[in-house]
Amino acid sequence: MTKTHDNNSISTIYNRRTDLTDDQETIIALCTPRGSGAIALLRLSGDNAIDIADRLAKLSSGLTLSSQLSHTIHHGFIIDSNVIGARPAVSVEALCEDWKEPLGRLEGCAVSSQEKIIDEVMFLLMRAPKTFTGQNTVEITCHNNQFIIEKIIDLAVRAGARSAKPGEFTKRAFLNQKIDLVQAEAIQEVIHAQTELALNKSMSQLHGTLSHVMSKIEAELVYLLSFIEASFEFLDEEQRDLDFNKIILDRSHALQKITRDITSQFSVQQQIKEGIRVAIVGIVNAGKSTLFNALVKQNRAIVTNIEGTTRDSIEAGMYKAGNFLLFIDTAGLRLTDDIVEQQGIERSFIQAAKADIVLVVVDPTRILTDTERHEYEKIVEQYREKIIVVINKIDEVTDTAIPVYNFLTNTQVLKVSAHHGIGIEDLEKVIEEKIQALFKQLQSPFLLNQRQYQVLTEIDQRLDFIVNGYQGGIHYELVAYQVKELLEKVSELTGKNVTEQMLDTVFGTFCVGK
Ligand SMILES: Nc1nc2c(ncn2[C@@H]2O[C@H](COP(=O)(O)OP(=O)(O)OP(=O)(O)O)[C@@H](O)[C@H]2O)c(=O)[nH]1
Ligand SMILES: [Mg+2]
Repeated sequence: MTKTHDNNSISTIYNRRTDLTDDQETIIALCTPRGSGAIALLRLSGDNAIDIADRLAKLSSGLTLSSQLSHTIHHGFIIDSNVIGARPAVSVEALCEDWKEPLGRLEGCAVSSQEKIIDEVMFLLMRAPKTFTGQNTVEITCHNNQFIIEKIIDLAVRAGARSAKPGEFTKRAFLNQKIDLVQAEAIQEVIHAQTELALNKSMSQLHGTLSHVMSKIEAELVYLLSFIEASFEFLDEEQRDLDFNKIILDRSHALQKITRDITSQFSVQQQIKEGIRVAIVGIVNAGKSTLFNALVKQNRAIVTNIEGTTRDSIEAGMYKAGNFLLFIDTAGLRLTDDIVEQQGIERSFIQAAKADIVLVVVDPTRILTDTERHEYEKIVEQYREKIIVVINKIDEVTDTAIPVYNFLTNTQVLKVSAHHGIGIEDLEKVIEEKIQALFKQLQSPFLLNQRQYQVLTEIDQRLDFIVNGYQGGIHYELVAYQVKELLEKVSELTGKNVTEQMLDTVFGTFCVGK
């Protein structure tokens, strides 16, 4: 390696190789989240990732990374060999004294006066093709300091790498056929899953369950196509109509059932991905904010005896039994001329509609007006499945003094005192049961994203065309055309047949470093 003090000539020596395509160039990014934590992980991936790493690395063994075996770990330093005079270099001896380390471990690692140690790190060397991206990869574990991280990235860029774009590592894994597109997307889902169920499903997707079903659909379509095409050649018109129609219809029906099963629970699937929303609604002063605070275990919402204290929806989330629960306190329901408050009430209805579970809070210390009762009936009727009625302030009334309302029948009713913490644990249990019931509805083993849902819906529509078209006496040529189009759609889903633009859309949603 030629050394020089001149910045420009260094960049010329280590200029990025022009013979590599964009996807072969070496990229670098921080893979761990920014913020506090002891260590950070940077990943270099590309054809000459190991050579580039060698330009910043000084192994304590005194050897180079490129002379090492694949899948080995090495202790060493990140060195800036471009330090100009002014800054004195840190000697290994001085460093060892500083770190109270015996010199022996670092003996081979001589640092010249033109070099500066940036950090003590571990290098994980992995040669292609057995790596996540399928390319030569070096992972650097350094101390988690912003300046160190920036400096390492800067040095790598000066040595010929470039900063990775969002999702670029995963894109390369896809391009190098390490994973298909569905699996690439599953990585994103695994990272962002907010419930254990969502995590399990995206994990199995990552391991190829949805891809497996898609390849079965593909095989079935290929069969259908060859079947139709063979029929052109070998059979006369009459023979075809008798048996072939039925076979093609049956097979298309069966395929359609599979795609419908997969897509039918798309909206519930989205809910479990993002966590469970629990909205708290009811009249003013019923104790909604007090209940909200009791459930989220912190004094998050303001509680007063003034009606209409909460004017906007307030949210607080927590992890419980493997699920992310988002509690939403809402403005009390009442007829009001106050525009701000009216908007708040409208929002309570929107929240109830969006929620997976709605806690309808009743204040038994006062009788509901006719209008209020009507609002309660409306909500309970509309969302019966996801409602839990919570009679609050039971510390103030006896059982017999609790007003009787029609909407209390055929609904799950619990009595609590949010203020005194009575019945809260029981309520938490009932919420948990409701979540489990919600998850049970989710028979499909898959968690689709919007793109997959859209492609599967298009597949379903095309199958519909075949199934219904046949009954009206459709031409074989047209069916063959439809099946070919279907095959293309399936390839679009798994990524066998995708445009660069589609890939950009998929991977653009990833974070840098993934
Ligand atoms: N005795 C008793 N009082 C309660 C209980 N829960 C809430 N309160 C009181 O009821 C009043 C209203 O409580 P909030 O939690 O602010 O009621 P809210 O439903 O959020 O009211 P708005 O935001 O105005 O719609 C306060 O004075 C609370 O201390 C309870 O379990 N028992
Ligand atoms: Mg309130």
